[in-house]
Amino acid sequence: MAKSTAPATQSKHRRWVWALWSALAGIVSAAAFLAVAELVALLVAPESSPILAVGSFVIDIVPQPIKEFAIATFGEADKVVLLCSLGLAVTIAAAIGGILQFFARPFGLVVIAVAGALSTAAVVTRAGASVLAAAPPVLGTLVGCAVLVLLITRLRVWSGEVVAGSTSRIESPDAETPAAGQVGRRSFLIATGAVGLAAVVVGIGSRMLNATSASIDAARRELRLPEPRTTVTIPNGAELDVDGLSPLITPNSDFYRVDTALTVPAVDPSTWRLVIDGMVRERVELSFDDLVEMGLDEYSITLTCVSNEVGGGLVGSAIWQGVPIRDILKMAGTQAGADMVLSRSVDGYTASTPLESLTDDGLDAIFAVAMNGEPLPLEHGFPVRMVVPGLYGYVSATKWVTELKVTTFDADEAYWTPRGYAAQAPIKFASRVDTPRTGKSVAAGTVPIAGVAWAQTVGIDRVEVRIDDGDWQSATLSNPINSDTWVQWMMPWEATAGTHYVEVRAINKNGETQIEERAPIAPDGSSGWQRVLVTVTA
Ligand SMILES: Nc1nc2c(c(=O)[nH]1)N[C@H]1C(S)=C(S)[C@@H](COP(=O)(O)O)O[C@H]1N2
Ligand SMILES: [Mo]
Repeated sequence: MAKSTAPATQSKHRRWVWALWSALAGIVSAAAFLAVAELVALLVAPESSPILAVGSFVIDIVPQPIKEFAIATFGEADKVVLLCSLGLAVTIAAAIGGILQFFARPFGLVVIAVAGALSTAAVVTRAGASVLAAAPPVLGTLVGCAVLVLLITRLRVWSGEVVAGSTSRIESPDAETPAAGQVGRRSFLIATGAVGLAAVVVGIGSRMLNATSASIDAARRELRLPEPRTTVTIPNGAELDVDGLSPLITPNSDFYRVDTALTVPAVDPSTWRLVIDGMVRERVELSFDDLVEMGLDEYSITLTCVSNEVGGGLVGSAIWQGVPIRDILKMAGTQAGADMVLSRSVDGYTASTPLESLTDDGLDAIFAVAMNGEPLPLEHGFPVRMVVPGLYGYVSATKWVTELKVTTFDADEAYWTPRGYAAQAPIKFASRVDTPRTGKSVAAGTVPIAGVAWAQTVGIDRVEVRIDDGDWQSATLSNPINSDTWVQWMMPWEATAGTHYVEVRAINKNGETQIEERAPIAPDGSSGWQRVLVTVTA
């Protein structure tokens, strides 16, 4: 900054000090912006961190000669130089924003808004960005603006107190009232310090977590699994062709996700270990390679959440690749008296599974490493999770699994047991209407009613539909893959104008009818026949 030659040294000096404080406020606001963006990125879209997106954007738009110059000059450090320059540019812009907000309100907010718009553009134009990718920079911008207003308001109060005969608009604070400014000063410094500290802690913490999950993402992309020894054959007629009907196999991107993890655990397959201990003859410890070298087989299994309401979407089918859990329990040798396996995840989550559900030769309980032809997605338990046909997920499908403790229901309790859910929870078999949907109207004529039905380990024998409390009619079923996978069903309906109830129920291969009585999800899963109100237009 140029040395002042003006006679009013005192006044220039004060202006200079306010400029420095407002620059600091601007920098703290930018830090809050980036910290919030990193935190939101961590929760919704780990690869949409604005600072990195802007960096990649700069790399993409910089002309080739400049890139070559940068590589020639800085070599391996070119990325570091880029990020440091970007950091410096952000700091300078933030300082200017703070100064503008103090001396020329609201132009500081304009600076943040422009930075927000640019980083949002950089994030959403990245290849493969989801809609959620805009959330980090947008929320960051809002918080950055709020912090700037908060801090500059306090700074104005302070400067107002300092200026003798202060007016509410402080353009050039130039004289001091003795001992004035203590209150405003305190409140400005405390707010700036607190927000600054929080931004640094949250920002660095989130960035580090983002970086690990990005590196695990890379490890997952590079992972090459051995070909499975056996594959699932999808029989002819396994999939019905009806608009609005759930696909037979749920794509990974549409698969429901339920877990207690605030951020998706990032587990490195090269350091992952599975330990089998507790009531065993011999403690067993396996690496990821040990596990997959036992040989992978394919299994088609429908997973269901205990929190699935009648007609709900917390159910999905996938083709998993994995290793039978019983084979690994055999290596450890379970002791007499054990009746439960407490599986534990890296994040501390635990599930209690009856021992016999894991050892029974007729049940395909597996450690899964792949889902629909690719390594498990991070949010579905990468690198290894459990899948047990016939049991709700919370008592069986532990993701990011690292330990099986062979024990008893008397001695141990899983995560959800003291929280109002049953220690043992076989899936209540059920059926669901996918189309037509409640509240949607359809035109009179032939309307296909269709949906899915599941009775893992037993199989669906029949699905029945009735209209307006009429007679139950049998629906057409898709050709089942196996008894662990849901089937699709459909029934053409001659719909007449008006409103109608469509109701569905399933009958399993043991001849049992789906429970009619409504039950809430706690403690061991919902029940009841789904009833859909359909409006038919003439
Ligand atoms: N580590 C861990 N595993 C978990 C859970 C969890 O909270 N933490 N939730 C379970 C529940 S309740 C269900 S329904 C299934 C859901 O698996 P998905 O998210 O792959 O669909 O995971 C199970 N495995
Ligand atoms: Mo669940």
